[in-house]
Amino acid sequence: MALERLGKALNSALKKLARSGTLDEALIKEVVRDIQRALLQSDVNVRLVLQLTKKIQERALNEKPPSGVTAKEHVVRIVYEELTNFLGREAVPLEIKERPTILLTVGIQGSGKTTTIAKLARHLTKRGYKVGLVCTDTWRPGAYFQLKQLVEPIGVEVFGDPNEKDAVKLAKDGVDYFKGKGVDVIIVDTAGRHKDETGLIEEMKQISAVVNPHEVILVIDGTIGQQAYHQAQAFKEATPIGSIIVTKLDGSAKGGGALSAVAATGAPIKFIGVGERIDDLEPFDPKRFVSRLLGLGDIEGLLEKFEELSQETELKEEDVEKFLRGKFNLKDMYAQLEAMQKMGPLQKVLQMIPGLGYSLPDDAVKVGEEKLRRFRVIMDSMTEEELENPDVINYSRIKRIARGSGTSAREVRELLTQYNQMRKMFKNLDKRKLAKMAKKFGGFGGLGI
Ligand SMILES: Nc1nc2c(ncn2[C@@H]2O[C@H](COP(=O)(O)OP(=O)(O)OP(=O)(O)O)[C@@H](O)[C@H]2O)c(=O)[nH]1
Ligand SMILES: [Mg+2]
Repeated sequence: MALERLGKALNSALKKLARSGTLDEALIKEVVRDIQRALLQSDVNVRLVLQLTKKIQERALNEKPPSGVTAKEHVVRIVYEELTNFLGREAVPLEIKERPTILLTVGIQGSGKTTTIAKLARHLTKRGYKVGLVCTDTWRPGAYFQLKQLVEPIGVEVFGDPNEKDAVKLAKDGVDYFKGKGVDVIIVDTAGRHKDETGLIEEMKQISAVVNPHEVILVIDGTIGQQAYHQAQAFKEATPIGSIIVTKLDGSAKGGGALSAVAATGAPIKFIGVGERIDDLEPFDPKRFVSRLLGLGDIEGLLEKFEELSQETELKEEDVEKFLRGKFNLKDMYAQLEAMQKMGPLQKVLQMIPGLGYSLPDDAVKVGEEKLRRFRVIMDSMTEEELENPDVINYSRIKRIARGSGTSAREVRELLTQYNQMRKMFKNLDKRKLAKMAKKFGGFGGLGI
């Protein structure tokens, strides 16, 4: 989860609103102060924080809620809207219009370029594009092999030559090579020998001149916080075809500062990096991001993920429906757990469901891969009847299943508890209703208002 700490702080500010009896000026001011503190702790620029919170306070005190919306809901909505505007308002997706579309990535040393390129390749191949990667990093000896190793499992080809010393020549040869191969997208990785933006922009210009990119992507390390402003600003001034990816937003205390600083330059943030794995890249959509950050749930993100998954594993629409509605037996859970492992950690998936957010007890969502494997072993020792209708599993059956699977009665009961918890959690979710609600408000489930 990106900006987890900031999200928790903002969520608890809004929860204060939900818990208190009447909404008055003092309460609004207190909530605004909490929001201020949360943003400052995430290294958001002081001036930007003051501007933002002043606007929130003014609107919350002066605007009348439209009919059908409570005053509290209205304040939540204002916070949601203003934070969304703060981060750029609209999503600017990466577009692949021409074949091949050439993308050039730049960024200072260690910002996450090479990892991000592998993630981008994954993102694009999942959507049916054929991708070729060009390594022009002549600086670090291992660079070519690093990229190759990252994308080997997803079957993406890397052009490079660890013995060649001329980065510009490599860029040109690589692009020509993939043009000949008829790929849809060519992504060029560059060396990260720069520590500041001056050298970086110089190199970008040199390589741009030979590869003629459709888009230059600046990769910024999110852990540098509001300092990201200078990089983004210099980059924006240097190229009209630039977009930005902010990485390492998982676990960084300063991520909010980096994101807001980049947004303040007006340069479009297209993706964010939220982990080291190849799937840890998310298209950046301010609306969706803020609703998830506030713990309001992200039903659209979840549905999109299901959609992606169903393309990959041919998961049927009715399975997804069944899963969301909680009408599933142990056999379904078995299939869904497998599917969820492919989607990424369960925690991430569950956080996108409105109504769960942070309010869920940790141990209900933290199902490690190890545990999932054990669950499967246990299920293999169950009869068809037990898998179809887990309610028949009584004490003596538990003992038999534990014996058969080489586990303990406690572990079998743990599986059943997990099953019952999941069934209960998903039972109340009505896909259509939630999608409608999410559209209207960004989903208020997590707050209980
Ligand atoms: N936690 C986390 N780590 C990341 C993320 N993106 C990249 N990293 C890590 O950051 C480190 C540097 O990543 P690279 O992709 O090698 O960075 P680079 O910009 O290509 O580095 P140079 O080519 O040496 O300039 C690696 O350890 C990555 O695993 C992210 O989104 N989250
Ligand atoms: Mg690199």
